[in-house]
Amino acid sequence: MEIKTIATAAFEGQKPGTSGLRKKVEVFQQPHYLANFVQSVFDALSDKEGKTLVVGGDGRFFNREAAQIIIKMAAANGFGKVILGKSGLMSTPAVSCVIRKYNAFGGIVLSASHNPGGPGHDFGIKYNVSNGGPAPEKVTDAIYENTTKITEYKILDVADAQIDEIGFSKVGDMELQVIDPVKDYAELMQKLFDFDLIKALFKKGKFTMRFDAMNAITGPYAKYILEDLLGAAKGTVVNGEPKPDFGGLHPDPNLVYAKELVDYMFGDEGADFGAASDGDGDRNMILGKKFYVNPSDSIAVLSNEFWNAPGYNRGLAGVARSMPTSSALDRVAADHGITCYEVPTGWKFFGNLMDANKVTLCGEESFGTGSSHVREKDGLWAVLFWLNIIATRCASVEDIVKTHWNKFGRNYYSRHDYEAVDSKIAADVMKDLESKFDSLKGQKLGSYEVKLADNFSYKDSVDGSVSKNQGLRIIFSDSSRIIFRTSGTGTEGATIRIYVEKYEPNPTKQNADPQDALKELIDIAEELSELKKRSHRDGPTVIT
Ligand code: VG1
Ligand code: CO
Repeated sequence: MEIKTIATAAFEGQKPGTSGLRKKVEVFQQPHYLANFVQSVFDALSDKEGKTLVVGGDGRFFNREAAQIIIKMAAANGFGKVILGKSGLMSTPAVSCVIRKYNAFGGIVLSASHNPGGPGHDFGIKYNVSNGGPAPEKVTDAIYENTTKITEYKILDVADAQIDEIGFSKVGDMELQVIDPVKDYAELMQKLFDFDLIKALFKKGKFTMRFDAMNAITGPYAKYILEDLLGAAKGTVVNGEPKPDFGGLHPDPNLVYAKELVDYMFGDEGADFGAASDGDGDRNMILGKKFYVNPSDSIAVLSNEFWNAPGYNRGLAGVARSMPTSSALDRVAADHGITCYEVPTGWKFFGNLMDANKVTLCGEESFGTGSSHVREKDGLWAVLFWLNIIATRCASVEDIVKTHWNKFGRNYYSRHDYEAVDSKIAADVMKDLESKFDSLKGQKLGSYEVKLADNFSYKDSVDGSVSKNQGLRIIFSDSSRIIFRTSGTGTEGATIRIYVEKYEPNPTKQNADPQDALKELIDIAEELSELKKRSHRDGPTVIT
């Protein structure tokens, strides 16, 4: 069996973004493109000789081909073993779970997550380290550096490996273990939540649920856990077969892209509980009957109700949220006497805090919730947590959230996305906005007074590393906030996200439509940035 050394040249732009490298499928299909990146990853790792690498993907177009290339390159680069989800499939949280459970050296996730899949759409690749979490910036920086200098890569000259049967085989000297991608993950969930209690909830027959897997990776996980183990009615999981193009769906579980589920839940025949997940299974959207739970509220509710779940009832070490996520979580943390950490957007920033046992639960406004059970956000985990709370409290989703607002106040919250804006226009908008910051402090904008305007910078309290340019913040004296960020996951032009938040302590004023409650702040955001005007748009592409 021959190790081939293939001559190659660097490709531009192989810089990992918020969550790995994401490009159009056609870019990844170019000869050597994927191999260059994989070799750059391997070259950034020392001590990999003889170690175990976990590989899995969300089943999108090019997943199988990519898995074969990675297996052959892992064998040529000295790995001792690859653990692969059957047919190359594994959700992102399950990859994290498997890395941790089998003490693997690291893992590769093949996914562009919430981005659409299939020809003409997106593919992606991400490296996770031995704690099961996304590689920290110092590793992604080293990977990127390698991609700019690469001249050759190593690959084993063998036939494609057998990846569709569970079991062991050899690829050169390397062992390949194909595993059931669901089993280890499902076992972990059973340790964290009260399955008997949730089972009893479904058994009464009155409680109904719909889970929309959006033709992506969570289908097999949700069917096994919800329908087989917990006894939810057959058909509870819809769009449950992973398809290479997600059946044409945009697998982002929000009010716009999971419209089918939202329409169903807001209709008269809707279920008691609704949920959806994204392409790679790390995001979640939670819905009650005719009720939507904002993700920033979701993490706050889970953190307040942690005692309901067996895996968490001994208490929380602390909690954390990404900077743009609403401060509803901070209020819960203050009430419980624990610290709430604020990190930049992207799950990689939570890893150190969890490893140092400083936080147990974390959340992002972008439908991402998770805990230290793995080192990725975890869609189905959040759904099970909610089910556990509903089962213990015998209350509806709406009641649980409204009781929460009643006690803590409501943080009205919304995100406006301007997708695929011309990159130059987007960069200018951000630059011009930041240049106004010095003079903004103390200024009155409508009924709001600016307390702080800055470009968010983060210092990791564990390793001291500093991450700059993490979003433009305008914080008002009443704690309302407007935040502007450029997305690091898009593949077309630039996407600008505007996050708007306002606190309402008065229970009689907590039932407004967030777009109405936030209208003045939304207008201020446009006045300051002129984003709508300068990008020639009527409004945002997506509002959540
Ligand atoms: C987006 C979200 C961010 C999330 C990231 C990866 O990043 O805003 O909160 O961590 O996607 O999620 P950005 O840079 O586009 O705003 V996923 O589900 O794509 O792994
Ligand atoms: Co995702």
